[in-house]
Amino acid sequence: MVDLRPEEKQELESIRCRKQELLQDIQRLKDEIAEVTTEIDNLGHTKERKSMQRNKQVSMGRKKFNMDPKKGINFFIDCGLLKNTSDDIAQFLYKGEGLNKTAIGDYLGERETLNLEVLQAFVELHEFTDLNLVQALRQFLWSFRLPGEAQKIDRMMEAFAQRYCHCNPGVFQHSDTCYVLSFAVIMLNTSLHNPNVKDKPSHQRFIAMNKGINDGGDLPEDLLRNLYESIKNEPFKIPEDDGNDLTHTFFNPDREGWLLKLGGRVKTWKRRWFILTDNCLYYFEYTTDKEPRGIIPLENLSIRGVIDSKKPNCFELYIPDHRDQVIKACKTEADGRVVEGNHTFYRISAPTAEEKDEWIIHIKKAISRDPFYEMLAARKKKVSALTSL
Ligand code: 4IP
Repeated sequence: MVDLRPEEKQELESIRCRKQELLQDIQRLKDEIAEVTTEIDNLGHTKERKSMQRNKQVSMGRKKFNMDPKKGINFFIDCGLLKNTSDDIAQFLYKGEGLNKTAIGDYLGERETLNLEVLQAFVELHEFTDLNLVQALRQFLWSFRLPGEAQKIDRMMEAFAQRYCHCNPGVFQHSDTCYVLSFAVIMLNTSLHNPNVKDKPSHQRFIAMNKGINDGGDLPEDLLRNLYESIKNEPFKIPEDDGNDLTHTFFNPDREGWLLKLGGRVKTWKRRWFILTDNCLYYFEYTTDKEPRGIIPLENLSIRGVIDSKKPNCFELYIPDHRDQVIKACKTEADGRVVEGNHTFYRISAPTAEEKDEWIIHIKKAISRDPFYEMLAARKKKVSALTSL
């Protein structure tokens, strides 16, 4: 060991102290780095966790929305994923990611104040400027699925017509004209493209059918011909969320139940599940079937109770004053083909006398009320009232 002088010893001691201090500093820094690293790691995890949680909520919200639109929207709002304003909800429905278009239609058709405001905001998100009526309808009818209920359709088509007229001033004298013509176009689409409609209207007939709807005046023939050609060349694309557009129709039936039905040409009795909705009587083999075996539109039919020698509690659907005329109806053959029915009357037997009476009451109600007809008739009346002012 070297003998150090006292100053040197002091110097050495101070170096040792300094070293100790530096080592402590290094350790402190290391600890801090470790702490920050852990914090950063945790931060990453929290972010990841948060985004995972958000995705989960979004997918749960979409499911809820598709089952019950109002509950779904409330869920999104409660989770902070959506602002509770009509504009934000409308944007959300307009984007429609993962949302069932039937559910969107249901939500937009509701009569509550918020829904009405959302419908307004939703329609305003559509840009119809310089589109002809068919192009605008294509866009509009693709963004959701029209609900089956007449009042809802009325509100939505009203909003559509107003928006169309706002984007294209001068095309129609009044938004009611646009409304009536929109329906005429939708019906034309069915007539031209539904294989069950045999009598296809010509463009002359379409023009004749729409005479006087522009505040008493006629719309330009060119305009009507263009709309006709456009529909003829390309039918409307209607969103079918689950590939089964009938499911929705059968959601809220007026009445349903098991009944026995007598065959058309071959008089065999079959037990069928009947659903009365939208002015039609549908029958299925099983309650769980998605496609009906037969559809009987009730328009122009009458109903009465009858006595049958083989079955109790019978009633009959028939065409008044046309005993031998075949009723317009369709059914699915065993090989899947949809064909016209062969019945001049439908004889049906209910399990009890009470049920028979109930069916007769409900069917009578359905027959006497054609909501679509009423809705259009009211609008046409309005147009002609405006004309006579
Ligand atoms: C059938 O008898 C069934 O009764 C059919 O009912 C009926 O069709 C047929 O009428 C009838 O021939 P079979 O099964 O003994 O052959 P479902 O379709 O409910 O099974 P409808 O038109 O009543 O549905 P016709 O008109 O096809 O003969």
